Amino acid sequence: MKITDIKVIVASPGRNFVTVKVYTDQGLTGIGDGTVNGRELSVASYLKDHVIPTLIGKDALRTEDIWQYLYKGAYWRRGPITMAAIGAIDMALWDIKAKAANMPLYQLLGGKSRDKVMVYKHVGGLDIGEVVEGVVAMREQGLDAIRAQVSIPGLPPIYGTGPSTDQAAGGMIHPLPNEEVWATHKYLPLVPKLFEKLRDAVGYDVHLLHDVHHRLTPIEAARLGKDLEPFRLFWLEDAIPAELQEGFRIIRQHTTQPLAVGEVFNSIFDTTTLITEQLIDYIRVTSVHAGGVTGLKKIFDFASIYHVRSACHGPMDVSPVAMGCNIHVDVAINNFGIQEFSGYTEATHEMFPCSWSYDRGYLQPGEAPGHGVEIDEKVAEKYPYAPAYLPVARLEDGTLTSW
Ligand code: GCO
Ligand code: MG
Repeated sequence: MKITDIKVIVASPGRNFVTVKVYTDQGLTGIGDGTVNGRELSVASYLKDHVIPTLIGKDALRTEDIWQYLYKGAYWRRGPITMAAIGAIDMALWDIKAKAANMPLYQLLGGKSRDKVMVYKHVGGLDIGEVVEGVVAMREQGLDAIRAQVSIPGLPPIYGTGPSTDQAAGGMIHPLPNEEVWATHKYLPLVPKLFEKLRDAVGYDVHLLHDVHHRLTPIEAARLGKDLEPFRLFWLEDAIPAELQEGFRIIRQHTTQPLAVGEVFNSIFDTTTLITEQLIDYIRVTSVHAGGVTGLKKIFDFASIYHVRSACHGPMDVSPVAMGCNIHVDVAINNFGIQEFSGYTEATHEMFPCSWSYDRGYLQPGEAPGHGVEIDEKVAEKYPYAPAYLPVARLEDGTLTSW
């Protein structure tokens, strides 16, 4: 089955998405997600200028060989743009392969290892009371796992804590990067208070999670982990900037708080110290940023040897196509942990009709052949690309900091 053409579609039904559509000489098509939030057009160019011309005429069913061809063949390995481009092509090829087999993708990955995929959603608020209310309401909607974030009193709301967190901080995305203010000494004592109140309100039956967004140093994260231990969080996410994997050794020495990291990782080599030394409990790579279904499977299979479980990144800027691929992998692997799910705008659902479905805290992959997600190109035309950036963060004295 030969690849005859590949199209790149960039559209913004609420958030910018980069989607590839692969055509074959047998009439089967497949789609893949190549979105890198805030850097979308670079992936589109990488695909159009450097990837697509090399794939025309190749056998669409050779997913592993094409993955290696794009990874090793580029000479310049890894990196978010390269791996998202590889990821987009890889998802589309798995889609085609599963359609050719007339099976849902999960069957080609080993079949179902579980009946449903547990998700967590986000609750944010300007103060502790607002977050508690939000978590209680979300619990009533059937969620068994909830991420809670709170603004720092006296500072403007920061990313992830505003009122629109169900849409993954939609209100914090601007045509140019917004500048936010961060103060660790005000944040550190606040978070344990939040989780104390949350446990009082919802008890211990529900999984509670917290995302630090890479804002602490290892010893600060160790302190926070210790202070949170009585409240038994499911995880503490991105406690420190993870480029220096060894930083997690310091956190691990001090606390039994489970740790999650990896949403900005794009290859297995970003994870080796963390996984082989068992410095983390959950690895947060996602199909779009880690080289598609092929890349994701390699990382999760490696993690399984070391008791590290999966936790695919799944905010609004991971398109429904990548979400579909994640769900097929989630349901098939043995070491599944949890799936993040922020939900999408109505326009996004209109643009990406899909067979996966969400119900009361759980996702199902659906039974359509392929990964089950299609693109309505007519709808895509209604929502042209619009520049949109994540914020940057500064300390109160103006120093640029991680967030
Ligand atoms: C999460 C995240 C996201 C990211 C965003 C970047 O845990 O879902 O931290 O909100 O910041 O996806 O593009
Ligand atoms: Mg995160």
